[in-house]
Amino acid sequence: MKFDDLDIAMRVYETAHDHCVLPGMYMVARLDGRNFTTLTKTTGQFEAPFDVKFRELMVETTRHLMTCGFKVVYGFTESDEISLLFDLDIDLFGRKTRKYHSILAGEASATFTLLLQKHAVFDCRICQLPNPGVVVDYFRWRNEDAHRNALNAHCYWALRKAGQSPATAANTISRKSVAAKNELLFSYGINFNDLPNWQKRGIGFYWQEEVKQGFNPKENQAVNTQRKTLKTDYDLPMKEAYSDFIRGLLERTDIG
Ligand SMILES: Nc1nc2c(ncn2[C@@H]2O[C@H](COP(=O)(O)OP(=O)(O)O)[C@@H](O)[C@H]2O)c(=O)[nH]1
Ligand SMILES: [Mg+2]
Repeated sequence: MKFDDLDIAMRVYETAHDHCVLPGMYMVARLDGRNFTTLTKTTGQFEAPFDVKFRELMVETTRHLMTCGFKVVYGFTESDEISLLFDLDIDLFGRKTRKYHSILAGEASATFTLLLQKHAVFDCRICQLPNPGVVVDYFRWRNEDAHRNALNAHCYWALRKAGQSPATAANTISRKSVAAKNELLFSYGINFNDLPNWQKRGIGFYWQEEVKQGFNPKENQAVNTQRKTLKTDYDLPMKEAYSDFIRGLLERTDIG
């Protein structure tokens, strides 16, 4: 067979089931660290349940994903996961999901690995969301997941640090209501309300217009230039205020 014919014949096997996200659908990528329960334990350098060094590795990885060539309008990270909302009109790679899955997982894994200096891997999935309301619900879901995780993780580690085995600690928490978990923490001297918001709500990333003052020596006068900077927000709102915040981002036209 001639090379050109072979090329055409073989490409079919590669692309026949290519999935492209339909125009008008919002795309959100969610990346999650592979086996990070083990990774965070075996490096021996991270405090449990929350560690600022680990947080900053996730922050730097998210910032890289938002600036590596995809038009991302909002990023969010909690625990070992990252969500990225793409511009509604993104057309990169013809919206082929396999390209987003593989490149974003690769970019995240490479960045985190270089930062940690240890082998680290992320998976990636694309959620296809039909309208702004579902996008708001998606991020509200992750925001509330951060809250629930923080409560459970603080309870679990309070019990572990008090001497309970992993199985006993997990079992003790599983039967408790939210109110009982708050009381349990209180009995160990932790007021859940006073814990930092980044632990309970996750961390957000979005573009902000910044006015920079410069000087034009030719005209001998001050000039203002506008530039976009990527803000890392460690103090996100929660509940309805967070939904409003996401709605506000979606209504802006100058982002990305
Ligand atoms: N020590 C520590 N571990 C963390 C921190 N953030 C996330 N992790 C770990 O990352 C895991 C993420 O959960 P999950 O994705 O379900 O676990 P995986 O399947 O092992 O990656 C948590 O269970 C924690 O063990 C942190 O700040 N400190
Ligand atoms: Mg994980």
